[in-house]
Amino acid sequence: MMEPLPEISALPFDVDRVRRDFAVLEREIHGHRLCYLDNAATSQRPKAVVDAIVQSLTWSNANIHRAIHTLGYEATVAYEEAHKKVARFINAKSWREIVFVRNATEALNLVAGSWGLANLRAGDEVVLTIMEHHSDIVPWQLLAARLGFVIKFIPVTADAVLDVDAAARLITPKTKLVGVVHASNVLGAINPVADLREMARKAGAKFLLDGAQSVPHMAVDVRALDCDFFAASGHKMCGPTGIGFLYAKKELLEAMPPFLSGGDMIATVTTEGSTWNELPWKFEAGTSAVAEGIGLGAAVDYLSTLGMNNLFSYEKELGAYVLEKLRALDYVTLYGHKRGESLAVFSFNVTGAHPHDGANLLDRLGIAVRSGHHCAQPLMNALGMDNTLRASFYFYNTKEEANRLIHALGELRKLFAR
Ligand code: C6P
Repeated sequence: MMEPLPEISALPFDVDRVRRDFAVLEREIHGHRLCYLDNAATSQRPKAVVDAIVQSLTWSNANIHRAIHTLGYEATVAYEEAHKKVARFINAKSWREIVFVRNATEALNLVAGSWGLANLRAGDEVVLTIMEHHSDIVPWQLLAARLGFVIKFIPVTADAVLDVDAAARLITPKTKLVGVVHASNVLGAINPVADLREMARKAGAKFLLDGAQSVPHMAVDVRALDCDFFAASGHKMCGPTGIGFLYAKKELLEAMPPFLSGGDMIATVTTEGSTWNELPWKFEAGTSAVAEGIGLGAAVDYLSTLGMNNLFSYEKELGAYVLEKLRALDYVTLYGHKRGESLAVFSFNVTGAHPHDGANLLDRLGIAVRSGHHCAQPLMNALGMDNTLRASFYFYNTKEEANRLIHALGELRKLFAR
């Protein structure tokens, strides 16, 4: 079974010790030590997570909820335990409020395709923010085209934070759902979710948080947040790809119709009709991503052992360091980070250099960053740009790596100023 990590959360955060859990950080890329700054796209996985997956695939591989045999029992118990770990990690009232899905995208599609389809109609309004990732826009657009409801967007202010005054005007008794990205994958901004939740509550609307970027970096308490839905991906929080979760309040999940259907999500099937399995299995149709789910459980154990508050403080200090260095470069245009709290996620452009050329040059120097629109085109349009470079830090990154990034941007500027 899974080997617990030694308890280190009581100790000061030791980045050198933590980095040893990630073998890939020793890799050389084009003759340079890897400097991985693409964590908002996907994080690296520590050895404990890889070991848990290998253990599951090697020694306890079986389908779940179907077999009486020992392997089936072990896989079932471990997979259910992973739900319990995630529930504890985000302080859900019950593990039955945790539905495992493929990723945050699927979690958001589940909310639209099940709750949205059952509850929205022409004349209703869904209010989203202009900062949403495409995965919290497109499912609502597809549904709106079928049902005829209206989607409204909360804009950003001139300094690229959510316009809370505009939100107060946009959220009305017609609003049936308010969907907010907890932390922006482009700007790093941590949004004022308590204010928006209060507006949603007053309007009688459901409140959905896209936590894909927040839950890897900060302590999340869904009961304190009092959100109705919370979506996340395992691969951004040290877990494997192919697994994510949707948290939803039990009474909502109980009332919602199934999203995907087939094996495992049913209680009974006759030629006349079917009845549904208990939560969360009602929403987990077909053979589950068992090893991936167990890997997500191991990721949550790993992060919990480090301590989310330790990790957040470390990243905050690192982020402040990076911000100061980036602001000192007059050839860098940085988006966001003007007010409010932010994650160590920085989108910027270097004068004269296309972001894709920039990302290419940085890769030659061993530095992995993302370039492009970051699947947030409405936000990019609102900020008047098409593409940016994005450096996104995680708890295993260091100030020395930040210095390498800053130096590389200087090289980039020299190359493209010619
Ligand atoms: N953002 C990025 O590079 P999936 O792809 O389903 O695991 O996650 C979707 C998603 C949803 N919400 C937010 C806020 C996100 O940042 C993401 C994924 C990655 O920014 C890939 S586009």
